Amino acid sequence: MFVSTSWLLLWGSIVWAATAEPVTLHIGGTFPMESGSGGWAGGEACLPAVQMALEDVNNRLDILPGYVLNMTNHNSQCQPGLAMQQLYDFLYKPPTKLMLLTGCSPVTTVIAEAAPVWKLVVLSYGGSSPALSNRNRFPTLFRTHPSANMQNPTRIHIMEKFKWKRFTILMSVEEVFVTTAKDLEAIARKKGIRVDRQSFYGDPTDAMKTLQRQDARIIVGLFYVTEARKVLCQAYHHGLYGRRYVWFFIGWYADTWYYPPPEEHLNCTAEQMAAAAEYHFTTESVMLSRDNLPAISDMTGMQFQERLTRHFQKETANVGGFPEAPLAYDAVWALALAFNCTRNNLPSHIRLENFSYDNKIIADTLFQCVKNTSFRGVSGKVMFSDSGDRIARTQIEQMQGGKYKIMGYYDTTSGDLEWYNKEQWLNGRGPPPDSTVIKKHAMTVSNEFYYPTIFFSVLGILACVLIYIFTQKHRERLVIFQSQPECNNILLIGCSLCLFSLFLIGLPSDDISVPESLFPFLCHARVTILLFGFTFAYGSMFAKVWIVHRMGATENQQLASRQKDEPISPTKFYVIVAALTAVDIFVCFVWILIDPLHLTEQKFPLFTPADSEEDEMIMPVLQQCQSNQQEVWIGIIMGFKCLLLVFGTFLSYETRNLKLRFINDSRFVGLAIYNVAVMTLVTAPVVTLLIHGKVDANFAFISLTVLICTYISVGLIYGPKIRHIIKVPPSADEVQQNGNTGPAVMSKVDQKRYDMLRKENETLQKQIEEKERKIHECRERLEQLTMNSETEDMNAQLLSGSNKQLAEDNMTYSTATTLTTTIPLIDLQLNGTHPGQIYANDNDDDRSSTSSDEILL
Ligand code: ABU
Repeated sequence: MFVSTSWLLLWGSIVWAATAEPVTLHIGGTFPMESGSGGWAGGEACLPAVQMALEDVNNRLDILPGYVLNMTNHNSQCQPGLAMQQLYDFLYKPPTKLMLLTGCSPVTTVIAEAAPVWKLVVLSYGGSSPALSNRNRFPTLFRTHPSANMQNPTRIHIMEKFKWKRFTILMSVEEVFVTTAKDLEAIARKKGIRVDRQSFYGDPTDAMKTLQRQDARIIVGLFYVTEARKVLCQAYHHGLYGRRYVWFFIGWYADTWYYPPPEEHLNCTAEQMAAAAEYHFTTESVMLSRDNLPAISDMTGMQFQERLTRHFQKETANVGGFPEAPLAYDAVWALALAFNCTRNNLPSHIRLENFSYDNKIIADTLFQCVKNTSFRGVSGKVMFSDSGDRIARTQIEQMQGGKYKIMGYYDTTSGDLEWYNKEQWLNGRGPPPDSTVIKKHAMTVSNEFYYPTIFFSVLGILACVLIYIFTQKHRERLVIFQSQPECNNILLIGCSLCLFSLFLIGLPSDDISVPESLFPFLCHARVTILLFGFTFAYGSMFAKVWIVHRMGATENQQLASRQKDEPISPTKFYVIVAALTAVDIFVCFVWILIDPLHLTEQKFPLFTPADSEEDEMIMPVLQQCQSNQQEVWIGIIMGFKCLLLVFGTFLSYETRNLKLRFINDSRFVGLAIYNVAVMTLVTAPVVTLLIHGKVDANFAFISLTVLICTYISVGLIYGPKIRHIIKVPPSADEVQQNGNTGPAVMSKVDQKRYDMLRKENETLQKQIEEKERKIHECRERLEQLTMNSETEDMNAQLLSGSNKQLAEDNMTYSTATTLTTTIPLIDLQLNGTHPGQIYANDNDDDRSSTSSDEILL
């Protein structure tokens, strides 16, 4: 009984509603029908969609029974100023509007900001601006259009997918794009992606030039379609399209948006625009439900689209707002359901149709009803977040051959990217780099320099080894024995180290690269090996001249002449070399400990390789070993070495005429020191000051210096010895050893003095002979006198006279003997040779022989 009564009542009310005059509920709507001065011309498709929805709602008996919805609409042209005027029309021209529908962000912004004053709820079907999500600024705004921010995570996801670490935003100065760009930047920054931003108002030409200057490659464009065409045309003219560039545009432009309409007077043909548009990507929220389930209107998304398409005579791809039409259709359903809800929720004495612009109760009820709206629309599930936004998936498309192809979908909520791997790139290569690829080119030592140097270094080291073996084999020969072979071995080690250091100094070379992790070792190895090599080689020579000088400077002539003939302990040389090495060790140790060498890169201007098709530039990089206080350390080491070189040169000069029997090669050592000093003192400033940064020249200079110094030093020290050993048989050495002889090659001065003394010697010899003859005569006479023995007196007288003469002659003999002994000593002092060399005593054969060794030196 109760059930049948209820049915009767419901049916009765429906019949009443159908037969009674329906109450009209008025709404106001703004539609951007064309975008004369830019903006979104979405009204073209959205107005028919809204009208379709009003018709459908009005035909439904279960929604708003007894009411019809009526809309007053204006063409806002997406211009906020015009929209304000239209708002006043809505407000001040009857009938009272219950709600306002808006499209296009700038228009929605001004209307939604003002509407609360008149207690009006605004529902936007086409406002994408993220700024519209601000509840404080737009307290009564809801929208079926998703916020433009929804696409930003999608864009970033694509950037990451293609490994782009840098992109540029080019945007028109409109709030909708500025706020979108800010959000995009913030997300990118969090992901470590660098973003540059360029904005323009109206004419993008200057901004495009800046993009070109900045070498922008991945560009996200945020602007309305009119500006998009200008940008594309400029991109064509500035060459910012093609293989090296990827453009991201907004996805809600019409499919053929890039064709230039004649009224826009673009300086580009359709072909040029198409060429520039090829392979760009678009992102846009999904606005049409692909579900097969019917929406609240009993239509599926596809069915809605087909029905709407029938409204248009032309290709829907070119109809403005066609993609957003489902949003507009669902917006009407949302407001109808909200009216229905409000009607049911209002106190019985308040009717919906009695709404006035100061009726808070109806306004609040309506606001709550819209807020709680939830239904299946043709655009998908329709419900609003607290900020009044719609949540939706994003669709990514790419233009391929003038047609948009779906690349995938991105779900902002879950962060899932569904990608079909259908993307294409010009020339079939992969995604282009996000900027010019700058390839570092380490400035290495050319093979033409490195390998010849290595050849001569190896040769030198081999020579050192062979010389060592050779001298060891002939170590008994005087020429080796008396040349301080231990000291000379240190020279060989030092030279080998210096030569070996050239291997390291030339690295990295064209063929041999050095991993960056090994560079600190390489740096330290280079410095220390060359340093110790120099100290060993130069130190051993320095030790010789030092000792020769010390002995030459002894004031005690007796001691001096004895020392010159005595063997010298190798320890003396070791001590000097060890002292010099200790200084090196100390300096190196402190250097490495407190200010170690590390790899630094000096960068040189970029250049494009001539034969490269790739988008790359070369940056020459000079890899250097550097420590923070490099100059100080170099100064300390160079200063010490320079002092040593200068002092060594001075000692060599001082001792040029001094010879020790057991440093038989001091003169050649002196010459080697001159050579090393000159070469080093010339090369050091050239390398450090003049050719710094020129890898090959630097290496060539250092190598030549090291090679010349080592080859000449080894040649001077060992050349004559080897020659002597080969030419002179060991028996000649024996003679010399026994006879203790051996004049060296004398200087002219020595020769002169030698000749003078020899003459003096001869004179004295003659005098001695004369005196001996006289003594002989005296003796004979004495004997005669004795035999005669005439008188004792006479005898005594004669004897007394003879004794006097004899004493006189004895004195003369003594003087001559002393001279005979002294001359060779003087000679030794002058020539550094053994006294025996100038003995005129024919009986002493050994002493008269001249050693070949001594001739050699
Ligand atoms: N999808 C059209 C959005 C237009 C606008 O926000 O102004």
